[in-house]
Amino acid sequence: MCWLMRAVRTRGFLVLGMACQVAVADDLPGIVMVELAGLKGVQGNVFIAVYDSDATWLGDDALSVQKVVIADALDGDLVRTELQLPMGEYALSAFYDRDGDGELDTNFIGIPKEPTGLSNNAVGKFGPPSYSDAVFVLGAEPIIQSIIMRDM
Ligand SMILES: [Ca+2]
Repeated sequence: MCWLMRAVRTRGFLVLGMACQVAVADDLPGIVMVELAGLKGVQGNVFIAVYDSDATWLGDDALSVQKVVIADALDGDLVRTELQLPMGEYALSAFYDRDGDGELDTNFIGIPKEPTGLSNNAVGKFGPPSYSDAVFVLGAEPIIQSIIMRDM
C-alpha cells in the first residue's frame, strides 16, 4: 500500500505530502456529511449553499447550491445529505424554504425570516456571521457538519 502524492492548497500555501510515484491532482472529491437539526415535522425543501471565499460569502455567487427535499432526507430528527467537493476550504449556509418560493426570505434590513444555519454553527454578534467563523477545511477524510437550523 503506497501513499499518494497530494497537493492541498491551504490559504495560498502549498502543502505537499508524498511517497511512491503516484501523482494525484488536488481536485479529488472530499465528502462533507451535512446533518441539519431543527427541521423535524416540516415539509418542503432546504437549500445548502457552498462558499469558498470571503468575497462571495452569503452572496448570490455561491460555488454551488444543493436543494434537499426534507421528506426524502429525514433520518430521525435530522435531515442528512452529502456534499462532494474538491479538498479545500469551505463554508456552508443552509436555509429552510418555509414558503416554498425557492429563496431565502428576509425582512427590510436583510435579516432572514426563514430558519437558517451555518457551518460550525457560526452566529453573528452584530450583523451577519463572518466567513472566518464558518469556514472549515475539507481533506481526504469525510467530515460531518452538524448544523442547527434557527429562526432569527
Ligand atoms: Ca422562501
